[in-house]
Formats: sequence, C-alpha cells, structure tokens
Amino acid sequence: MEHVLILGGDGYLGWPTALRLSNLGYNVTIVDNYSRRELCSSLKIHPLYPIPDLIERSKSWFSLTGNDIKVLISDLSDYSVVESLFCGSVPYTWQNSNLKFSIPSSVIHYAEQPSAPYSVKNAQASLFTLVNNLSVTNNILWAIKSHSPDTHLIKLGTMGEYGTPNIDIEEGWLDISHKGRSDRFLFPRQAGSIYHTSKIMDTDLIWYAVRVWKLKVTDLMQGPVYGLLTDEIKLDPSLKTIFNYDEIFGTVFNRFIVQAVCHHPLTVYGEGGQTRGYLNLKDTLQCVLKSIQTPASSGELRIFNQIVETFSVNDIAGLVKSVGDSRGLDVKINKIPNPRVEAESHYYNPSYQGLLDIGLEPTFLTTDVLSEIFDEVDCYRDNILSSQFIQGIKW
Ligand code: USQ
Repeated sequence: MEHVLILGGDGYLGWPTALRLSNLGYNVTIVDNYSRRELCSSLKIHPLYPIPDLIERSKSWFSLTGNDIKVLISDLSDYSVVESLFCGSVPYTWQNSNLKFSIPSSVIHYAEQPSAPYSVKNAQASLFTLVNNLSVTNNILWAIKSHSPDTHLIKLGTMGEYGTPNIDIEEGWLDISHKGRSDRFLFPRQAGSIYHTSKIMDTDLIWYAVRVWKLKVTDLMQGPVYGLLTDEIKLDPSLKTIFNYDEIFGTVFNRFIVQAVCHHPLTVYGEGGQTRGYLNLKDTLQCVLKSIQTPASSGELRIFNQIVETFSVNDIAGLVKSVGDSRGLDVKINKIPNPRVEAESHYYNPSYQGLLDIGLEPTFLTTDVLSEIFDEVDCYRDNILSSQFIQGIKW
C-alpha cells in the first residue's frame, strides 16, 4: 500500500483527490490547517453548501467504503509538522486504523492560498499569500531532502505563471539560442497577481532543489478548474467538496453556472477576450494519478501544462447561456468594467501534450457535462447569495 500525503486536503481539489486515491487502494494522509475555511468565514463568504469538517468526512468515507483516510489538522508552515510526516511521529488528529508508518512515496502539494483576487486585496492579504505559500513549499523541499529524497513531489502550479505571452507557451521549458550558443531554460514567467507570483517563486525554489539536491518533482501547471462531482463524491452527499462562486474563491465557469441558475447576468470582465486553458475537476484527479504512476526521475523537474481545451471568457459565457437557455433560464450576459489588469484580447497558444502522453483521457466540455453541473447547482439554488458575486476587489 503506497503512502501518499495530500497537503491542503480540505480544499476544492485536495478532498476529491484524497477520495480517489483512497478508493484506488492508496494509504492516504491529509494535512490541512483549515485556512481556506477560516478565510471564507472572516470575509463572510458562503460556499454553495456547507461542508462537514475533515474528520466528519473521513468518518463518513470509512463507514461507506471501509477505507481509512488519516487526518492531521496542522499548519505546514511549521517545519516540525512537515518533518513529522516523514519521520513516523505524526500526531494524527484522526485515523481509524493503526497501519504501521511508512515513508510517503508521493506528496501532492495543494497547500497554498489559492485565490488571485484575495492576494491583491491589501498588503496583509498579499503578505499572507507570499509567506504561507513559500514557507510551505520551502518546508516540504527541506523535509524531502533531509528524510526521504526518493519521495516524488507533485506540486500544483498554474498556467497563470506564464501570463499571456505573444508566443506559443511550451510545457515549462524553452530552448534558447543566443549569440551562437543554445541552452534550455524555464519558460519565461510573468504573473498577473501576487498569488500567481508566489507560484513562480515556488517554481524557482523547486528548480533549485531539483538541480542541487536531485529531488524528483512534477509541476502541474493547471488552468482554472470547473465542476463539483466525481465518482466518489456521487456516493453520498456527506462527501461533497467545497464549491465557491464568490468573486474571491470562485472560478469563472463555476461562477457563471451559479449566476445562470439564480437569474443573475453573467459577469464578463471587460471585453471577454481573455483566453485560458480549462479542465474538469475529474481530469485534475486523473492528472495527479497519472503523475503518481509515472514519477519524475531523480534530478528531474517535469512540467506538464494541465489543461484540456482553451476558451475565452466570451466563449464560456456563450456556452453557459446556451445550456441555461435550453433549461428555460433566459441567461443574460453583462460586460462589466474589468477589476483585473489583464489583456482582454491576446494571442494564446499553449502546448498540453505531456499528460496525454502518460494516459490522460480528457473530459471535454460538452453540453452533457455542463448540464450535469447545472443539475447539481440547481439543487442548492435557494442557498445562492447574489451579493457574493461582486465584492469590489481591484487589481
Ligand atoms: N473572469 C470573468 N468574470 C468573472 C470571473 C472571472 O470574466 O466573473 C475572467 C477573469 O478576468 C480571467 C478568467 O475569467 O480572465 C479566469 O479567471 P478565474 O477567476 O476563473 O481564474 P484565476 O483568477 O485566473 O485563477 C484560477 C484559480 C487559480 C488557478 C488559475 C489558473 O483561482 O488557483 O491557478 O485559475 S490560471 O488562470 O490559468 O492562472
């Protein structure tokens, strides 16, 4: 039974990842300090439905399947906490079984402040984002180097690190010829928020650890994710993952579907030509699993662009409108002044072949896929608070 650590396992992606890996027979440990929940409550943000805490959800999972997900509620910016995960002295907050400790073969690192809007809210939010994200990454790298250099680190990066350059975006690396000589470098990065900048700094730290300490790392450069159901979550309502539709933690597809369901005009920022790569929550799980199954080598920083198709904001609004209208919702689209500093009409041509090569089977955004999300969101339409859509953060 391979032991996998999921850092940030209470989040939108972390919890479904834990369920999938546990379902497949991995020995899963989740660590989280509930910082996303605490930020939501301090900012008066309400997810679409309430989410039981990790202990309740892990107990539910155990009673439904007999599989144990061990939980540690603790702060990974404390090095002694991270170290304990590799030394067998983990002070679990909850575990059902008494499996003998084993060194984790993979670490999935989601444990970061994930909101671009929050990171630019004010000096304190920006500092929290930088300090939290970089200290956790620093601690993980040192703990792996010191205690378990064979452990494969799978780090969630973001396509937003690249920005929107006027050239094709390669998968992490760029071959450069200069004055008759050639070399390979990290693809140029130019972030659009402090959050995305913290991810660039993470990458620099990780690249150092790979070059100098020969760690094994896969960096998944993910685009905005949409959806709320996976095979495991469908088993029982107690297994749901957090789903935000507010301006701070909600991503664009999820926001637009919630807006359509509650008859709020879709909030297209600016001209709506902003183009990004997107993927379904179900595909995030596949990408992480494929990365575990084919680890990077010692001294390799393997970078995948984790997207399956690209859309402009106008494309997304059009798709959501067409499915919403077919459900009788008469969806309106409203172009509002863009609170962000970003190109609204630009070249965008990223490569995303690496994950397909290791076996990803993409879930494309069909009408059926969108309808399934609409159906689920519709169950909670009475919970939707339209005051959450615009909260006034400006870049
Ligand atoms: N947008 C709108 N209207 C809205 C919300 C967003 O037009 O109501 C636009 C934004 O201006 C942006 C695009 O939609 O051009 C995507 O925005 P988003 O909020 O869905 O995603 P973003 O803030 O870029 O960040 C999200 C996740 C982050 C992840 C990133 C991938 O929060 O964790 O890393 O997506 S990427 O965008 O490729 O950097």
